[in-house]
Amino acid sequence: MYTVPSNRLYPYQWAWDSAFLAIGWATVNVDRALVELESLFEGQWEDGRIPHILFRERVDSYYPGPDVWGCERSSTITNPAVFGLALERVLEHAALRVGATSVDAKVLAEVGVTRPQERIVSLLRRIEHFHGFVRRSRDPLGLHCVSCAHPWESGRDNCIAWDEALREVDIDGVDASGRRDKDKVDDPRQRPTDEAYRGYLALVAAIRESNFGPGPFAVYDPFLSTLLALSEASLGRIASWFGEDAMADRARERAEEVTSALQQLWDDEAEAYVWKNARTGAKKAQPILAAQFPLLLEIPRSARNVLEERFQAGFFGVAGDFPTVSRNSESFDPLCYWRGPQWINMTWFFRPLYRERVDENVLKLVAEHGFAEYFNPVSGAPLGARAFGWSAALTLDILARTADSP
Ligand code: 9WN
Repeated sequence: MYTVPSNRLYPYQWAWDSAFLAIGWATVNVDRALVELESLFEGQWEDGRIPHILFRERVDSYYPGPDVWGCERSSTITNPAVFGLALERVLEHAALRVGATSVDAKVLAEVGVTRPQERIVSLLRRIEHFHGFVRRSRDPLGLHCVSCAHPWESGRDNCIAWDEALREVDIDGVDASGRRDKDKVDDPRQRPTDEAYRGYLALVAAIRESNFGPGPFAVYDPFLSTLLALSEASLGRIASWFGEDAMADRARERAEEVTSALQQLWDDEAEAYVWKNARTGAKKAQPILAAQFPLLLEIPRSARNVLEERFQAGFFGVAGDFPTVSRNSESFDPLCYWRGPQWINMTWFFRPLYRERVDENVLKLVAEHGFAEYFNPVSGAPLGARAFGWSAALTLDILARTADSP
């Protein structure tokens, strides 16, 4: 059993979507939440990779499908490391439900989870295996940070941080006319350009030709690195709740390693965490919400102060409050996908820091405009798919936590 992000636009199982969807499921049925994660991990490759799409039932309404990827069962790239973090949030819902302060197999059994110890340990092993893949295959310079081998891998497809590296990809003769997405939204300007799609498809072909190695695109990403650190830390905590002490130690060490390694991406002049192209060495600060993510980790006070100020100056104060691109940037586009619009998942991540602002913002957006895929951050207008999975799932998470006020 699994959940698709959107019947119309995304009719397969997507990896990081399933992580968010599991959190939503946990507000009503913790067992079902675990099934969501288990079904995703059924698609794990031997090398530990969690493919970003699992082609479970073949449909023609999504492009690119299995033929283009060169793999029957799944896509060949991965997605952000959010699975440890998602599992921890799922388990917290079990504790909330029974009023417990910590989680163990007994608490899970009380909320109706079958074979809790065995299932959680099996998920933990799979998550650790996945983290191993990311560390081995997405760190070409050995920085202990995470790079991205395809814009889709980051989940933030046409984010401005990829523009330069994507321009280096040869798109001569690549045809994007097979696209099925543009006429499924109100206005094609809400989706990436054909030129960007030609880049995405050229990379898919290159990855296929390199026998599913990383291919010719490798950009270190502070956002992906932050999420790996968070996911390792979650893995460490859960492992110790379930008596897997050696795994807990390993995960904690790795969480610390990524967190301190992330400082290599800090640029004093730009006063920002930067995107680093592993092939050319070029580093660039980006005026985007993703650049604010290291705030979720233990970072030096000076960096924290700068990022907090940047939130006030560039991100807060628009209707949506958490646009994906700073409203002060020339690149800010309130309509186009990951180039300005607000996304519920990106906003939700900041709940530990800005709880009231996040809750108010998300609840108002969905009450007024429904569970859209993304929103115009100036007007709040819904964009992209309607009835989008993680917008609903993370709203449920916020509502359940608000009701119990943790
Ligand atoms: C490509 C499923 C996915 C999300 C991504 C989002 C979008 C796919 C697409 O939809 O990407 O993976 O076809 O546009 O950008 O974050 O996981 O919801």
